[in-house]
Amino acid sequence: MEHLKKDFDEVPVVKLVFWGASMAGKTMALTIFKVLKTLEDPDSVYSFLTLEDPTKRTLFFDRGVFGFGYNPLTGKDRLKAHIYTVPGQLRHITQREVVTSGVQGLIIMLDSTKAQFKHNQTALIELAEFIENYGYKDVPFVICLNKMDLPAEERTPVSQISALLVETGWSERIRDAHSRVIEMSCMDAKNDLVGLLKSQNLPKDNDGRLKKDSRPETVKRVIMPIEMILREVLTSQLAHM
Ligand SMILES: Nc1nc2c(ncn2[C@@H]2O[C@H](COP(=O)(O)OP(=O)(O)OP(=O)(O)O)[C@@H](O)[C@H]2O)c(=O)[nH]1
Ligand SMILES: [Mg+2]
Repeated sequence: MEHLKKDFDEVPVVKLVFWGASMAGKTMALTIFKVLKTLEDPDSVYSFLTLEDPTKRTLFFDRGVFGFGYNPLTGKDRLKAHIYTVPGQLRHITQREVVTSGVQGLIIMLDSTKAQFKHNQTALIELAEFIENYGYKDVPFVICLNKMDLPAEERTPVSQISALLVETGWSERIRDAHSRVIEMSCMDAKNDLVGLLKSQNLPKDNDGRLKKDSRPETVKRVIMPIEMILREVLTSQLAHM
């Protein structure tokens, strides 16, 4: 993996991309992360942009820029993450290509809705082709299965998702791919976050920031892939130093 680029403040920057079919929940997951960061540490959210069409589907990309490990001695973060989502609709393939350029960590968002099975398949195949064509073979990835709040009869069984990962080459590429599937529900996370905000005794520290230990389990689940992939990118950087 190439060395991390630095921004104008000389802070190392990591580029992460949420990949997946339209409606899988990429914009929602990134928005939940942004809301949580804003509540816990507003200074760590540098920018957040979503570009949607009138049907609320991403048009070009979403992008959030977040700081991690602020050091008061230097007045700088130790790291910044630029986190993008691709537009999942089939017709936006060129935008996906542009947005994915230079990616250093991938969060693959699968939709457990039965009717979306084919779209998950298409998204996995297209990403495998991108990786092949653009030399992203060493880019670490995590796989998420969203919308686990839906009733079981409306969802594709996880075993079938695992089979799809094998069929599309994702579990061959990295042996443990399907054991890495993170099941989640952005909807539950959003509802729990809204519930938390409405509660009378919002657990805040002296600076009025939401305490990290009050993160609802559902929210932890949605942000886990971002934390995992950042850790992986940094570990692989250290290994190459
Ligand atoms: N039931 C349920 N619905 C969800 C969940 N996550 C997202 N949705 C819904 O799915 C729809 C699409 O979510 P988005 O986050 O906009 O999807 P996207 O992957 O960004 O889609 P594109 O921008 O078109 O690529 C929205 O109506 C969400 O409310 C979930 O966990 N459960
Ligand atoms: Mg979107």
